[in-house]
Amino acid sequence: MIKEIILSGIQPTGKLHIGNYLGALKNFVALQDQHECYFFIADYHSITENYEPNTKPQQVMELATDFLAAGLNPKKCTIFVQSHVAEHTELAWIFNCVTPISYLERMTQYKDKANQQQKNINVGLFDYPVLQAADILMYRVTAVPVGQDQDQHVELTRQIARFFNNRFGQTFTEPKTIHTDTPKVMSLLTPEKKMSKSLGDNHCLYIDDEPKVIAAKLAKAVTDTGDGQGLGARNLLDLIKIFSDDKTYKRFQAEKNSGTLKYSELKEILAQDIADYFADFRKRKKQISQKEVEKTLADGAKKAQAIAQKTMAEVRIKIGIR
Ligand code: AQP
Repeated sequence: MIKEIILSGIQPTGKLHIGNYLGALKNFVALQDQHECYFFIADYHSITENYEPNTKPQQVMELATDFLAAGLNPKKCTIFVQSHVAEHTELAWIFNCVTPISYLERMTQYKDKANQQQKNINVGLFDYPVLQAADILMYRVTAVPVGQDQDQHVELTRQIARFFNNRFGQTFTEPKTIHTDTPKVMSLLTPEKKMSKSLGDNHCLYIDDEPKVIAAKLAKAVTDTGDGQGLGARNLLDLIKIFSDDKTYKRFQAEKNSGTLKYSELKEILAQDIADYFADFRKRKKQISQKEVEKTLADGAKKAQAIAQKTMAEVRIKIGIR
């Protein structure tokens, strides 16, 4: 087996939903056993959105707690906060100077977010993928586990590595993308769109939602959007496939094929199985102390910074800044 160098980040913007979990976090936990892994809290990315400064420290702590409760182990992987390693923003500036504006103009996430926050289309939002390239290339990463919505950004990261290497000599390796079996979980209410917090709480199942909340949200989930594609039904069946046993999935799939599927029954079983699946997570989350989280992040920052400083020493020499 090839030992990969793995890195991925999640923004501290509120609760994690099952899209974040199935598309990314679940994979992080599996990868830490076999690879050199770095997982970070992307706080500088998160300030490109509308936000309340007073809530940010709490959101960072909560996401770090989620990492630990989900099973990330600081003895097996490095967990840190992006802003604690100042080299990320320094490298992003350098990458800004080799990245053509036209490449950033193509980014679909930028277009979507600019549309969502028309009164706050800031330069950071536009430049977000360049900072992401710095996050990744800093650690000579070989593989990036992310959801499908991040594919275009990781492709840009590879291009930025090439732009830099062509201009200043071979320095950065091009990472590949790693997906889970569920790289795109869809919204409960608008299943043609990915599950996303910014759509609203009822579009998402949060991984620390209490069983009653899960049941209430699923009861309202759309099954037939009248699009002829049955996207809502497909999404629910995909979730049954993950969270329920094989027999249950096969039964519902057969009932769907024969037109006898009762969605109210499917939703009840799914709600129970999702609540059971995250029961340990909810329990562990309540047990993790602030001290444990703070120590994890302080140790992680030290380890990450040692590597970042080495990378930046080499980069500065290559670009002629001494
Ligand atoms: N619906 C999804 N299905 C699969 N994977 C997903 N990811 C996000 N949504 C889905 C993956 O989760 C990781 C963390 O992503 P992020 O921190 O960029 O969060 P996000 O995509 O911004 O999450 P939201 O809910 O969509 O937040 P808002 O609405 O605030 O922008 C990434 O690996 C991502 O691919």
